[in-house]
This record gives sequence, structure tokens and C-alpha cells, in this order.
Amino acid sequence: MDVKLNFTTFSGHDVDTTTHEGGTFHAQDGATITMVGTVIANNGAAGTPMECTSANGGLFLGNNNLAADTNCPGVIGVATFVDPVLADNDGLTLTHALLEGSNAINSYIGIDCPPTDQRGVARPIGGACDLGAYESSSLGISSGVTVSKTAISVGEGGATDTYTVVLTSQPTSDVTITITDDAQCAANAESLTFTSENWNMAQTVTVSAVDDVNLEGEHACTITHVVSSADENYASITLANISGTVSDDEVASSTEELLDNGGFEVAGISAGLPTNWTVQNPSGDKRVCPPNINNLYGGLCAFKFTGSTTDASKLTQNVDLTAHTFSAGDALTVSAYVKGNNPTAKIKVTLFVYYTGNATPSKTNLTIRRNATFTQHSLPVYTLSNGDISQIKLVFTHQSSAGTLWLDDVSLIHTIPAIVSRDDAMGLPTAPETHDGFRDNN
Ligand SMILES: [Ca+2]
Ligand SMILES: [Ca+2]
Ligand SMILES: [Ca+2]
Ligand SMILES: [Ca+2]
Repeated sequence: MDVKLNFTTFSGHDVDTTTHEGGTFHAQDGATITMVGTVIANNGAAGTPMECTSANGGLFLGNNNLAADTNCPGVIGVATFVDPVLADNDGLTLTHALLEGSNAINSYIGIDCPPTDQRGVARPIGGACDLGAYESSSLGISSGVTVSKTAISVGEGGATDTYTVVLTSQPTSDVTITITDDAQCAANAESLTFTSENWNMAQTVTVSAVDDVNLEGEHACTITHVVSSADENYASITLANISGTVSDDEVASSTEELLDNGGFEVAGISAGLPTNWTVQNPSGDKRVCPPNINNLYGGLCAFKFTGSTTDASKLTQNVDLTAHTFSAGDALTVSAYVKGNNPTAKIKVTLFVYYTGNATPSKTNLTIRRNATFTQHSLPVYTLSNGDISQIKLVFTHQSSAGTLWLDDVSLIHTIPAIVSRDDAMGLPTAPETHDGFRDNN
């Protein structure tokens, strides 16, 4: 005898899966069972459900069926979210309702489904008929890809960020999300694959900044996604890019002036004394405002040394170290504009650097001789051997035996070098091996 099943729902036909016969359907002795739009759900989970078995020329025909046993005809997937409870869902008989998200909803491909379901509800709802005896009022969950973020924030050599990706409905075929990163950000996956099994389990992508050696400040990166699938509902989906903000760990070189009143423009408490400077011979050596225009380099005032045969007077500034931070490798650069007309004009400039715990200063100096006009002179650049400094002192020692010597626009520049950082896993290239040049003995 032949059997035809049209839009029928079976649920919970839990059978002994080791028994050849006695599954949901068995076709024997030339009988043909035709199944269209049929749902066989909630059968035994273990083993291979023997939902469609045949012997002696028994035959199955059909299409658009949901079943766990691919011996059944026209299987398009394993039924999901079919209510195992045979319940009063209106209509003359009890029915197994399709629950929200069931892959039976709107899954019939064809136009010849029955005009009503078992309850008398008109079909289709939501654009296509549901499989089985029950037409869900749900319009179905439309296919889609949910990306948890549109923006991420990462740091070179620092923070990573993550986002998740998940599908909104069960696909009929694998869905692949291809991930493309760029020169500034790296994603830890090139693609994600969602199957009809794991489509509702979010997958996490971790993004890190590419730690380059470029000084860029805060900059941007972009992660793009391309969706591909044999499921047409997914193949047409496009996703927005993820915008990344990348913080940089390169730091530009910077400079700061350490001297105060290097132009001698600010007066001290006593007449003739420049503030922040110590003058050893204040009766002869002083700040003059305004001097003759030729004895001024900048501003309105300059400092004048009055020479004599025994002159070894000093002009000193102890740098106020508060609010300054030093590190090994930082540079100190002294420059001064000097004018001394007399043939004996001579001044020694010395930079003293005292490291904490060491009473003996480290120093650099320069002796400047006659300059008919204001001329800039710079001391050799001093590089700090460490950043733990107790005192920095700049001293001008006047050594002219006659005439005056003018000083203006003195500066002591602290240069903090640029920081270039790359601490990625590749590391630095290793040094080439050394060879002695002899074959077989290198
Ligand atoms: Ca970068
Ligand atoms: Ca950088
Ligand atoms: Ca000045
Ligand atoms: Ca870097």
C-alpha cells in the first residue's frame, strides 16, 4: 500500500535506534511513501534515528522535509524548535506548534502548499508556507548577522579589543564571514564559519594594534567583513565596517628651557642684579637696562662683566629642578650670545651636572674669547648618563684683564629624545652568524 504525507508534523517518535524496523516510517514490499513538507522532530537524540527505513523494494519519495535521518526523502535539515507538547493551539485537533526561530517557518519552497494548516489557519504567513501541520503566526526571524560593535579601541604595544559575531537565524548552508584588517590593526581570525548547528553561538574576534615604529599620534584602522554563503538569504547581506581608534606608543622628541631669566630681562631685589642669577662681584658686574644698543642682543637688558687684571668673578644660575624630569640619554645644550671688544676678552662657560650620591660633578665647558659683535656660542652637547640628578649649575667665569664683556640670551635646553617602540613577537633581526671563511669549518 502506498502512503502520501502532505504537510504533516511528527514529534517524539523515540525509537530503539538499533532496530532496523519500527522507526517513524518503514516502507516494505514495493510500497512507496511520499512525504512533502513533512516535519519529523524531537526524536531520540542518541545514535542515528531510524526515521525512514525500507526493505524489499520499499521506496521513499518527496521533498521539503525536515528530519534527522537522511534516509528520509528530500531532507533539507534537522527540525528545530518544534513544540514537543501536543497541545490545544485552536482548531479541531491538538497540534505541535512551531516555536519562535524554528527552521520550519517559511521554509517551504514551492507554491502548492495547502491553503490552511491543520487548525484552519490560512497559509502562508510571512511570505512562504511553514513545513508541517502548523502554520506559525511568526513572520519568521529574518536572516542577518549581528556584529556586537561598530567601533573598537586598541593601543600599540597595549590594549586589545574584542567583538562578537552571530547569526540571527539558522542558515540552510554554511555562512562564512571573511574578516579583512589593515596595516594598523590585526584581527586574530581571517574568517568565521557559522553552520546550521552553531549559527546561534557568538564567535569572538580579538583585534590588536599593529605595533609599528611610526610616530603617528592617535590614528585609525578599519576592519571589514564580507558575508558569503550558498544560502541566498545570507549571501546578499552586507555588514558595516568596524572603525578602530589606535593609540600610538611612539613619542616625539621634545625640548624645554631650564634657565630662568636667560635674557636678563627680569630684575632681582637689588639694583643691577638679574633675578635667579647669583653675581659674585655685584659692584662691577650687573644687569644693564638699557645698555647702548650695540651692547644688547635681545629684549631691553643685557649682563655686563667689568674686567680687571684680577677679575675671576662669576655669574651663576642653579637650575630649579622641580617640575623637570630627566632620563639617561637626555641632552643638555647651553648657548649664549657674547660680545667682548677688548683683545683680552675671555670668559669660561661651565655646565655642572651633579648626580645624586656623587659629590663630584660631571661637566662640560667652553672658553670664549674676543667677539667684536654679539656672537652665539654653544657648549658641547652634554648627554645625561642617568636621570637621578641632584643639581645642575651653569657658571660664567669672567677672565678678561681689561674692558667689558657683554652677555645676553643665555639658554640651557633640555632635549628629551623621541621614543620608538615595537615590541611585537617578530622582534629584532638576529645578528648574522660569523664565519671564519674556511669551508666545512665555519
Ligand atoms: Ca600605527
Ligand atoms: Ca606608531
Ligand atoms: Ca636681554
Ligand atoms: Ca610602536
